[in-house]
Amino acid sequence: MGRLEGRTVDPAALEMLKHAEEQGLETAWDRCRAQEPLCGFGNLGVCCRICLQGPCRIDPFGEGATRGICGAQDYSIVARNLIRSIAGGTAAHSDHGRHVALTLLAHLDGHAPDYRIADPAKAEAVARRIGLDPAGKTPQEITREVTLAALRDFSRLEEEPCTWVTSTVTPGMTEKFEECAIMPSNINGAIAEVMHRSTMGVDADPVNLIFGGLKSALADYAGCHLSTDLTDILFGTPRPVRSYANLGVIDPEKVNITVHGHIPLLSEIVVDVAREMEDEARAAGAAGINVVGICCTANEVLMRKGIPLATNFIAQELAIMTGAVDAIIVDLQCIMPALKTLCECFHTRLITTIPFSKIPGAYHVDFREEKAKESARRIVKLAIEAYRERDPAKVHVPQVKNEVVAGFSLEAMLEIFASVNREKPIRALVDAIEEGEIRGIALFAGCTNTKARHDDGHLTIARELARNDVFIVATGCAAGAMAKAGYMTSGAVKEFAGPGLTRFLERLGKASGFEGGLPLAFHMGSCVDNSRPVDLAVLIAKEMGSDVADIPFVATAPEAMHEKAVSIGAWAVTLGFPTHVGVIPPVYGSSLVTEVVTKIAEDVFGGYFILETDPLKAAQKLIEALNYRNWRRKYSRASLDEAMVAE
Ligand code: BF8
Ligand code: SF4
Repeated sequence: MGRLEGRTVDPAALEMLKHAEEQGLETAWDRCRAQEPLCGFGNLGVCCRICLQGPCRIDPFGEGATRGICGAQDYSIVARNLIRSIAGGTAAHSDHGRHVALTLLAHLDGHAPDYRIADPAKAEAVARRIGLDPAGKTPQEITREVTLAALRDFSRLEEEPCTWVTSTVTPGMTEKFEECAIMPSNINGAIAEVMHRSTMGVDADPVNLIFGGLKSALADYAGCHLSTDLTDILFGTPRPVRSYANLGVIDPEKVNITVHGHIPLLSEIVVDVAREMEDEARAAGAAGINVVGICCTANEVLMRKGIPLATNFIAQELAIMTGAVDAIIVDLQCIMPALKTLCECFHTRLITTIPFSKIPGAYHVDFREEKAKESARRIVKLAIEAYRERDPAKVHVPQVKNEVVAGFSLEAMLEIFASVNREKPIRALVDAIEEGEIRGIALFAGCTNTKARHDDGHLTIARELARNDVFIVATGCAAGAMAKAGYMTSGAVKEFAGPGLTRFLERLGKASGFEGGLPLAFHMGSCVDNSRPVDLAVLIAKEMGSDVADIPFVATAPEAMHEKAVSIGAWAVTLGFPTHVGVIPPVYGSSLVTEVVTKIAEDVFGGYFILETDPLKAAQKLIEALNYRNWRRKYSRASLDEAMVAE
């Protein structure tokens, strides 16, 4: 395998990596080499710099220091670092959700006229779920109540549980979280508690620390879930939509605007405004305006508006290197500061939009909800201006793109399931599991990362699981990998699915009249939308009369990168999912912490981490986890039947 082939399996990315080398342009992969060898202490999690006496580091071979200056041992240091990552992820996801809530409130108060309540039915459904009575109320009143309830989950001072946890999991799971004292009462408090207990001289007990981290992880879950709910209310609950993915969606004939980041508050409006400003683009000599997405913003606008997805996280620079991106608009999270230097090599405008997320040298358009369209117009104008400066000699767009069908909110999935079981749509899936037609379900989530071959983990594991009749759902950059590779098409079912999965998908596709057939992998949205597969799992668990910890449902993040992936992984385990991570988090510096997250967690929560860097071995372990759960379920049912016969 060539050096560049070792970096990615995405043909478009590979072509651009070759182009980058020819042009002398630097990428994250080059900077990664410059970092090698990565610090061993940091990699193992045994470096502590939480007080000014340090940094202290523990010698993993036992030859040097075995304790920090204060006496902290490896397990305390590793656990503290780990839960601080969880708190970082929690802050990111939940602040995202809070931002959406505040925009909704501003709109309801008449200060954000460019928005609307796109999905009053969702507002009503969420109201009912969280115990509010929507009867006789207007959509505005219902949305206000729901939004205020969401904001209370950030700030409640009483020791009552977060509404977005208790209202979305099974009673058994709520009970477990209360019992383990990890039920958060407010999101901000859970983050503060982690930061406090992991400061110098507070909690040194690794298990206690980890439980504190899990409380923050559940707060992260609440933040993700309320974010999905409120975004659906504001912009609509996704329904199946067709589009394209990979760098070939960049159209050299048009003004190309790339939306990148996470919160769709601005990007949704940019999409609308771009449609209104087509004439201005034509006046500048372009064939029109083409909006494409990167990272989770891409997922949000793909799910709701069918906007094409250009690429996922680690390849973000490659989009700029096509020389045909006129503006890249970023909000927050997963945005490489390196974009600035790269944009300087082209005519591309890098535009930051959030007051607390700036990059030196970038344009900054202060995005305000009250003047959303105005901000969006300024941005589109900047892009059109930039287009006039584009150098055609620098344009190099790989002709690689694949069809994608996305937009599978849980609501959309249930509509499809209803075509075979109108009274209880979820039975369609449960029956297929119980009859052994499908082996179970796998959620593919998380990032791409220079430590792994780009997209390879996602695609290799997906092929293996599909061959073994596992129903696949995906979010985040995992979904991006599958979309780019053409796995979100019915053609991929023919190519990769085992006989049971093929039968299941074809039967459902036929019954629901799904145009073009159902895809191999179901795109459920951005990373905050990992709440959607959880809702699916909880629904299955309830139908099977059990908890998530008992059903054949696994999660995998083969190329995890961000702290958000750590927090999602932590709550996935807490909710009961066997959760594979393909990039080893910094826990190996403590055998105790490693043991807790990979083994002991299962005894308490049913979920546990599978740490495995080899995609094929990981696939095998995920299949074993599904097999075990199926066997256990059958075995316990058999013993129940026996007991009844004996009676
Ligand atoms: O929230 S998957 S690289 S883009 S962190 Fe970032 Fe990871 Fe992509 Fe979305 Ni999620
Ligand atoms: Fe060193 Fe302890 Fe300070 Fe950490 S808290 S830097 S281990 S003295």
